[in-house]
Amino acid sequence: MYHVIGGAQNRTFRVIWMLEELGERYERTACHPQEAVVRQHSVLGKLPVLLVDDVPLTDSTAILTFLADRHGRFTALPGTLARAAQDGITHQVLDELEAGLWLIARHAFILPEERRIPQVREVARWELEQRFEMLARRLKGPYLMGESMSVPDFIALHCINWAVIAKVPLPEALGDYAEMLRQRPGYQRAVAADKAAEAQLQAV
Ligand SMILES: N[C@@H](CCC(=O)N[C@@H](CS)C(=O)NCC(=O)O)C(=O)O
Repeated sequence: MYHVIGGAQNRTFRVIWMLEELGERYERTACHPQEAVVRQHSVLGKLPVLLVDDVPLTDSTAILTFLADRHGRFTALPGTLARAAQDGITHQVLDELEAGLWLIARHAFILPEERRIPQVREVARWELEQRFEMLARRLKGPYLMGESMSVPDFIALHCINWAVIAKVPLPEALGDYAEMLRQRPGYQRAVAADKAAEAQLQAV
């Protein structure tokens, strides 16, 4: 059984969502970044961590890729051109979208207050609007890689949801794509699991 370490409303959601889609059993330790239980397994103290036979795996994209390869779903085979194209889109989403969203978050509530620059948030929103447009143009449909859902779709929807919270305007085509993914039963189970983790953290 897998063991996920990670609280609600962060990148842990990506891992929970894939495990729900795969129908794999897992247990979860809901916690905040930098808690002792996280630092025990991750030098950086960041979430998520996945324990596989007591071996800790870090980084949500690395974990999704591992799970997809191991279970032979949501990915093209390693060493194929299709996999190289899929990895290219994954990195586009991480470099072009996640990095900008993270920048907004840093200048909204992560950096010490005196280091936050509101203009950085404005410029990042402006850049992100164009980058989301570029992703929409790359969308082959119904999924980023065409007919099959794959690793970058998990990360892209997480970034789209994040963009909604960060008030980044999104192209219409991505709205339809996101809605289609949100209808998936696996996604809805992951949302329910995230709410339960949040309630657990608030009760502590
Ligand atoms: N690239 C890493 C980033 C992990 C990360 O920054 N996680 C956030 C939560 S979403 C965190 O733990 N932040 C706390 C910190 O930076 O101290 C991943 O995808 O897992």
